[in-house]
Amino acid sequence: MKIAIVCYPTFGGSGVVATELGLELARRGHEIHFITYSQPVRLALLNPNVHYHEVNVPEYPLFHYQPYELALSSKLVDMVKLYKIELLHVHYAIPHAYAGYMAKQMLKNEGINLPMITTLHGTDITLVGNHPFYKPAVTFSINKSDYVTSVSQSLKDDTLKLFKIKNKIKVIPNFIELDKVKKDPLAPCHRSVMAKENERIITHISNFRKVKRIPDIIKIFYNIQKVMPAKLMMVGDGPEKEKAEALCMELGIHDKVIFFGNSNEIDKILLLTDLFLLPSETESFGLAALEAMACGVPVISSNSGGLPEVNFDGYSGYLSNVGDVDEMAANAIKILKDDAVLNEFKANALEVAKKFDIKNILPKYEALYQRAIDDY
Ligand code: GMT
Repeated sequence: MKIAIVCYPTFGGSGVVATELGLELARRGHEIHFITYSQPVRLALLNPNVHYHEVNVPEYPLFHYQPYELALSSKLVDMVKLYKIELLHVHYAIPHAYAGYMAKQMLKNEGINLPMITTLHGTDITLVGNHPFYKPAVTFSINKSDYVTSVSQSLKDDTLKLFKIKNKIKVIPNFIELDKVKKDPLAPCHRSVMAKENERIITHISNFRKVKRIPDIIKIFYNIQKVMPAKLMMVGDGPEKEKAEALCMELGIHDKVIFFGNSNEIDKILLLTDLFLLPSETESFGLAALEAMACGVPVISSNSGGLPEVNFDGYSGYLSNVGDVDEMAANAIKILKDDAVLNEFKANALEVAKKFDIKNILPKYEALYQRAIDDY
């Protein structure tokens, strides 16, 4: 199949999912065209089936806001015609589903018809899309998609609750490429760079937005380090990072917390990690938690959104109400204080991650694509 994938090219989960999906589809022989404003961070272009087309938005002084949707829909039209693309798969409703629909209409005008699949990722529904300024356009473009998928049952429920959706929504969970998780003990990232032999390593990875409840992470760690030697790895960058650094200073634990910034070596850090923290306000899925579990790392998370579909309470980690940092810290200590308990949780985390192996999930997308093309 010849498929165009539209996504955000950044470190965010939706871009990572879209990129990994496209790369695996390319390995399976499909022709994949990524269409976005810069090369996706995890995109390696060494596969003859992978193409990347950049959307350029020329600056013009009259425009206070540069019209990205317009440039994207025009680029889609051109690329569909040039490469005879058979299907559009847009990740994140805003503005991709809207631009995709416009492209379809323009192509229809020239006698070219192709289906569009929209995958909802979370904040496009629960945070941004739900805003009254965007809601009519988001509702419209979801309803105008030929197929809609969501990354968890919880996100599907939220979408149906928040929007008047006429389409069926198919749940296809996010995935992980287990084979790719490198277990090379000689990897250049040595444990001693992060912690001493007797210290537990605790990690958080995100885009440091408010929804991640970064101060909760610091407070949970503060409680943990009071009862055992430990270090906290904070990986990623975003608006809450500076405040987090200040809080570590205030609590006197700045020498126990390492702020890495954005990293392409997430697997290496996770393979040395004992526990992952994700106390988010909401998470449609929690891809970062799954990435940790795939490296055999148990997870302490909140119980909101799709997190209970990924992290199993008392098995791969523990879940608590949003903001209950005392319970989260107590559960973390329960897992970390005993090697045998920790090893059991580590094994369980890996076991749960296997359920989300790309090998089990990708055929669901392939089947949907085939149906969409055949039906059209
Ligand atoms: O979590 C973020 O802020 C990034 C956001 C995104 O759009 O990339 O992540 C969302 O999509 C991911 C991939 O499907 C999910 O794993 C995340 O849970 C979801 N984030 C939220 O719902 C807050």
